[in-house]
Parts: sequence; structure tokens; C-alpha cells
Amino acid sequence: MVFNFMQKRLEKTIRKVQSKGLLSKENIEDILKEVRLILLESDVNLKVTDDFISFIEKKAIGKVIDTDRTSSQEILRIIYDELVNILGKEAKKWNFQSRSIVMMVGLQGSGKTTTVAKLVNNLFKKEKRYKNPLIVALDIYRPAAIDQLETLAKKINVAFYAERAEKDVLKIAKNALEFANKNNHDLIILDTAGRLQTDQKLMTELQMIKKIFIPTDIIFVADGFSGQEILNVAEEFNNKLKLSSIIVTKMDSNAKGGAIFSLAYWLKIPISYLGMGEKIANLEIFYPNRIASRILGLGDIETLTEKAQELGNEKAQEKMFRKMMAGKFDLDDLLVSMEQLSKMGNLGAITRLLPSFGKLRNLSEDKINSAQTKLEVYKILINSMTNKERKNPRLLKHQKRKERILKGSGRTAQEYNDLLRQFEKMQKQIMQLSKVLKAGKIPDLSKIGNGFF
Ligand SMILES: Nc1nc2c(ncn2[C@@H]2O[C@H](COP(=O)(O)OP(=O)(O)OP(=O)(O)O)[C@@H](O)[C@H]2O)c(=O)[nH]1
Ligand SMILES: [Mg+2]
Repeated sequence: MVFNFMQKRLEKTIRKVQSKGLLSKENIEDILKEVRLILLESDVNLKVTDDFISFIEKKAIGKVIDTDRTSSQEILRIIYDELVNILGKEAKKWNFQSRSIVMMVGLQGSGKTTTVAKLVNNLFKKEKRYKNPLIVALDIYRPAAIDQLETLAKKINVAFYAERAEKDVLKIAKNALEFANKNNHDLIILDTAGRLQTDQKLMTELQMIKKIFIPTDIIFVADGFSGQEILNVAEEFNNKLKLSSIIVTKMDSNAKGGAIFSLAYWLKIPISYLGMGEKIANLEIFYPNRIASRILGLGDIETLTEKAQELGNEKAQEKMFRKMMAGKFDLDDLLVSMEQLSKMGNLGAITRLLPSFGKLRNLSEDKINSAQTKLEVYKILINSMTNKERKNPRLLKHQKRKERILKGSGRTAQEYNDLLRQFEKMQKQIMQLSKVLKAGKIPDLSKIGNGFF
């Protein structure tokens, strides 16, 4: 997950700040020493770390001098603001043109080819901003590169240009441009070759391709696992090609992310998207404020809400909420909510988007995996029940029905009993929650999720 390492390490320090209420100059200095260490451990570049700390120090100590002591909330706010600043201030909006030519560059294996497909899918299919995209294969060195790209282009049903017999990449580039002009392609996206190091031959080739196409966007693809050396590599690409943005891939992994954290600040080039998995749909817009919230353990409610909204089922959710508030919640509702949860992605990823209230955060991978398995088992069991049983869970106590469901689902009696117990517990919790909400009070959210974790 995005900057998970940094977030985990920071959590204790942030809690310490929050517990203090008021802070003196000495407190602040101690905390900043800790934060500095954590950033360095997370692989954040030394100069970026020092810039970050000295900025916060100046602002925070200024507050103390103004007001004698200052509140921990204010210090957290300063840290948050500066995090956002380092990460690039605002999300980079895509530079829409009547015709865009996008060139994807980066080191070998960084994720260029995969990202070509993700980006076309995002701009053309999701945002529906272009009418006629074309994917061009300009990596003629790795034997399987053209086939890999063609498979991806077919998957998203987009036009594809390659010349398998031609050995001169610049010739292919010129022909591809002519082809794009003739066929009125309005989004032309170029997959280029990667190398282990930034060698001169590759750079010259990329510069020549740039001259031929005059791209509207040159995107540097960086692997989230990269260490500090990525800063120099990116700088070299930028000097030679003038990059317009950066896409960081493999951020679904356990990469520390510190080097990436420094990238936007170091080069003053925005990060536009994050690659969050191998699938074509796994591309997220990079929002500095949301990432800063996640790093500080303040949660990312906006992304969570968006994910829920992407399911496009607000009406159904509203209906379910009303049912819950009326104390009516049956196994069908449970099934629907479990299915929605699965559609939103993996449970671990979802809990990490939540603010650090209650016990849902800080769950171990083991617990999350076992909850995910339970969800699947419960879904299978409920799917083997009749509509009548789902609406009226009391029927499920009958031995005959139980036997039939166990046989149909292939699950064990223990799993069946577990489901019924959890369901009853959930019903009770929902009743309590609805009473609290109806009385206009704030509910204790720490109890939510008891059924699964
Ligand atoms: N988990 C994960 N894997 C990714 C992501 N992006 C790419 N990959 C994987 O990383 C590997 C390399 O991706 P490619 O797209 O082939 O990388 P490339 O930069 O085109 O590589 P070359 O053409 O050899 O230079 C593949 O196995 C991809 O599936 C991502 O966001 N998350
Ligand atoms: Mg490739």
C-alpha cells in the first residue's frame, strides 16, 4: 500500500503528539528529531528530509514564540501542510488537447508498457475524453515487447501500430506518425524501450523520437521499489527530454516509497498517477493531500467514498441504511454489503484508507486475510439459502434447513453456526447504532467490524 512503511513508523509519534495537547519548544524539537529519523529510514532523500524538517521547525517554533505554548493539532496541521507541499501541492490535472501525443519513458521493467494500457484505458474508456486512440510500439529490442503491447491493446480494444520486420526505430516512428495523421487518431501513445542504465544511445534515440512526434506529454515511469538512485536517473531523463509528469508504479506493494516521496519535490515535476496493481484498471490519480492524510494515519475518506460511488449504487445504499435504521436488516442485505465490500477491493486496502479510529486499523495481515476468507465463506452459505430463509433468519435454526444448506454449499456446520452468530451480533450492533443515531448522539465507531475481525 502507498507509503505503508512510513505510515506505520510515524503512527506512534503522531499518537504521542496527539496525546500531549499542548506542546513546548522542547517537545517539538524531540518530535521533529523522531520524524527526521523515520523519513531517513523510509529512504527519503537527505536533503528533502532536512528541508522538510527545517521548514516545520521554523513554523512550529514560531507558533510557540507567538503563543508561549501551542496545540498539538496545530503542529500536526503544519506537518500535514508541508507533506502536501513536498508531494507536489495539488493533483496534476491531465493536460487535455484536441490531439495528445504521449511518450512513455523510463528504466527497464519500471512498468512503461503496462502503464500505456492503463493510461489509455483511463483517458479513453473511463474519462471518455478522446475518440480514437492509437498505441504505438517503439520497443524493438526486447523480443516479446511488441506482443505484450499488442495483447494489451486488444484487451482494451484500441488501435495498435507496430512494424515487426523493421530494424530502424526512427523509421517506424515516422511511419506511425503518418499512419496516425491519416487515420485521425487523437490520442497517440508511444511505448519506448527501457535500459538498465541511462545510456547515451537510448537517450539519443528518445530525443530523436521526440523530434519526430513533438509529444504533448513525456511521462517518466518510475518503479515504487526504486532507491535513491532514481532521483539522478529521473534528473538525467528530465535534462535530456524535459519531462511533463511522473507515474509511479507498483505502489500496491510493500515498497518503502521514500525515494518516490522525494521525486516531485526534487525535480519540481508533478506525479500524475500511481500504478496500484498489474491489472489495467489499477491506476489512481495522485492526490498529494490524500496521500499526506494516509501517511499521517488520518485516513483517506475521499478515496473510500469514491470507490463506493464507483459502484454506482447510491440508491441501494440509501435504502439499506434506512432499513438498518428501522432495525430491519436481513441476510440479503448482508450479502449485498459483503459483495459491495469485495467489489471495492481487498479488505486490507480498505481498512488502510480508514482514519485510525477504533480497532479496524492496525490489523495484522493474518487477521485481514482470515476476515477476507470468512467473507467468501459467508457469501457461499448465504447463496445456498432460499429467499424466505434470507428474509427470515429464524428459519435457519431448523435442522433440516441447516442440513440442506450445508450440503448445497459444501461448508461445515461450524462455519454455518459462525455466520448465524455473527449475523445476530451484527443485528444487535445495528439496533444499538440506530438508537444512538436517532437520539442525535455520536456513535462509538470502535465497535464496528466486530463481526469479522
Ligand atoms: N504489482 C504491480 N505490478 C506492476 C505494476 N505496473 C507494472 N507491473 C508489473 O511489472 C512488470 C514490468 O512491467 P512492464 O510494463 O513490462 O515494464 P516495462 O517498463 O515496459 O519493461 P521493459 O519494456 O522491459 O523496459 C510486469 O510484470 C508488470 O505486470 C503495478 O502498478 N503494480
Ligand atoms: Mg515495455
